Amino acid sequence: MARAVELAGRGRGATAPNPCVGAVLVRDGVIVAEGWHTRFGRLHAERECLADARRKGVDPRGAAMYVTLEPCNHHGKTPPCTEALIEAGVAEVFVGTRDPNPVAAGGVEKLRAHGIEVTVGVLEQPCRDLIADFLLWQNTHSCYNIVKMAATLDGKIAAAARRPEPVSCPESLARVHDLRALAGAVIVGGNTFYADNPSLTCRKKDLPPDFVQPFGVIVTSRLPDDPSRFTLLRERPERAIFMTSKTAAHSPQADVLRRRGTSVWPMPGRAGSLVLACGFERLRYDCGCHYTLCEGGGRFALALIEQGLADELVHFVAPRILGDDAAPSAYSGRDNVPMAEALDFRIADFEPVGTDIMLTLRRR
Ligand code: AOF
Ligand code: ZN
Repeated sequence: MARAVELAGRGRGATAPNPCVGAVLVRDGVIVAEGWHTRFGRLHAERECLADARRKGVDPRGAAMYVTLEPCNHHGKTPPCTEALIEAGVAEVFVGTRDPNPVAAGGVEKLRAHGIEVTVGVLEQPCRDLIADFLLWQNTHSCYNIVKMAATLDGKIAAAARRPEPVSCPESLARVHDLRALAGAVIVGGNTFYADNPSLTCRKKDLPPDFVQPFGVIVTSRLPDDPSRFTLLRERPERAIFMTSKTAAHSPQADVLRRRGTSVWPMPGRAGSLVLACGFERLRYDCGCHYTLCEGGGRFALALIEQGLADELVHFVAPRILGDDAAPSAYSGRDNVPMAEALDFRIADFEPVGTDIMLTLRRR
């Protein structure tokens, strides 16, 4: 199942808003075929795996399939995977987690009714983590927000002088561009935008020629007086969006931005504590963003976490110490908090990347 989880991850992003799913066929304890859902609308993982078996001349009869998600039991873009497994003569199926989609669920019962032995809940937590995005899309109108952070051992994200210098190693920076390639929008708070003047583009190597750069979104109650001073607003104004206070959205600065093609969206709440949920719904429905990458800074990241909008935290730890109290911290904005009110996460994954460690965290 661990291999199926790994394979499923290859489809992440491309399968949205459907889940990424992986499957392997096992005979006598050895993996003999593999498959994963590669793209929205294409064959499901189970059928890809059976096709791989055919290509390799492997007979699936009597073999076991490990699949990260319950095989579908409905006629959607493809016929039910349950039928494919029954026809292929697979003897046993190990399922990572049940399908939360009521239209497609019921595969487990269908397979059992045909004499196939089914075990549910194998590596369930990693299999549920794989489809955390799908679970969100099934239950809300929001996009799936990945909060990215890169900090020193003492939790600092920049020097006090705030020059835009990288905290993490080049390999980690490359990972950030992988995430930007996945995201329909890259979002920063006002402090980061005004201090760093970021372009918010994906500069990954070997991007496909039809690659569309993500929207650049700035969350701030202060709109710029001179938009042409900022790279994003100068180079691709029509791909920039401000989520701002209602007052700022009706200001002369907002009119200037709109005339240049930039969107200015009013958000409920007060300056410094904008309520962002409706902004993320708009990003999904007006802009077609399934994923966003929220890149800080510390106050913006904490606001997202406190509003329940940080679906996944990707936190790079660089083995360096700044040791400067004046330097900005990875998550900031709370005062006098007792330890009992710390925001708790669980480490869903960790991986050495270059000289850093990349942590994937989810709320408990
Ligand atoms: C996938 N890939 O590998 C599996 C899925 O729209 P359809 O017809 O492709 O069906 C999508 C549903 O099928 C999806 O919501 C999920 O419930 C189920 N299983 N989907 O896209 C897969 N196994
Ligand atoms: Zn299916």
